[in-house]
Amino acid sequence: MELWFTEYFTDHARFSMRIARQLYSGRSPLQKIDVYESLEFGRVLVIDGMVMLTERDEFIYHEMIVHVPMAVHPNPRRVAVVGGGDGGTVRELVRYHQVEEIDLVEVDKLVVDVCREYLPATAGALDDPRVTIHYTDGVEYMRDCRTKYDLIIVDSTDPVGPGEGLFTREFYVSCFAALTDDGIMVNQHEGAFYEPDAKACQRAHARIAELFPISRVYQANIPTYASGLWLFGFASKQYHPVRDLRGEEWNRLGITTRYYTTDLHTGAFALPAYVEKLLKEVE
Ligand code: AG3
Repeated sequence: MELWFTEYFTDHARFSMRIARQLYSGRSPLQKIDVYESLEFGRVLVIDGMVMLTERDEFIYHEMIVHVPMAVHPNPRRVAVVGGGDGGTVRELVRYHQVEEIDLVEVDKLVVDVCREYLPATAGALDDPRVTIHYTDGVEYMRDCRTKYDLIIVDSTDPVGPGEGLFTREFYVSCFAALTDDGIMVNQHEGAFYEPDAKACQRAHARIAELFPISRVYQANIPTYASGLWLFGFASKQYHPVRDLRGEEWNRLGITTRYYTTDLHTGAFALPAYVEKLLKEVE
């Protein structure tokens, strides 16, 4: 018998991958978590029926959500990651020696526990001594936050269920306040092709662009996410994501990557016309 996992992108479009076996299935008070062994993409983490990562293409997402802001900020020492319980974002961050403290704010401890067991290639980095895990809601954490961060990375699920709060104006206001005077916030920004994603993307962009002096969107090609074209938001108090890119300095760090390059960095901010139009409509 053939087993297939299917994610519905809309009611009329879906994406399937062939599964060798299911490794885990469980439910926390917040969401349903599944891990599959797939034939094409390696292990797959699924939350509430949506692909969070696959072993095969997670490097693209995690390199792009981390190295883009890290190649712009001149001295990022304190970083908060909101969501990201799989550890992939933290794995890329711990490669920087200048990062002194990483606060990972994950609402669902079960995500971390399951990833530690089944996805060690991402979750292994959570044991780095610079990492503190806070099992609490990101909206509340940022509202009560006394620390000032150089960089906040919002590595959320989609804006349905527990991830919803991480797309609200209230949350972005708290992040703005929790950033230093030259801080940067980067968030996973949904896609722009299918209507539900495009609506979420527009809503997030409208709220962020209203608050931050600099708010730009960049893209990456992530094969297992809806349409393959996925977006990230770069919101900043001072630094421009392209004009302030410290390309030579970043290359001197000698960090090896499989997707990110400093040339691609600049190109990633050039968006297809339909995406630009969608964003301009709400600016
Ligand atoms: N965060 C989820 C991105 C959104 C994916 N959406 C979807 N497949 N419908 C990724 C977590 C990786 N750290």
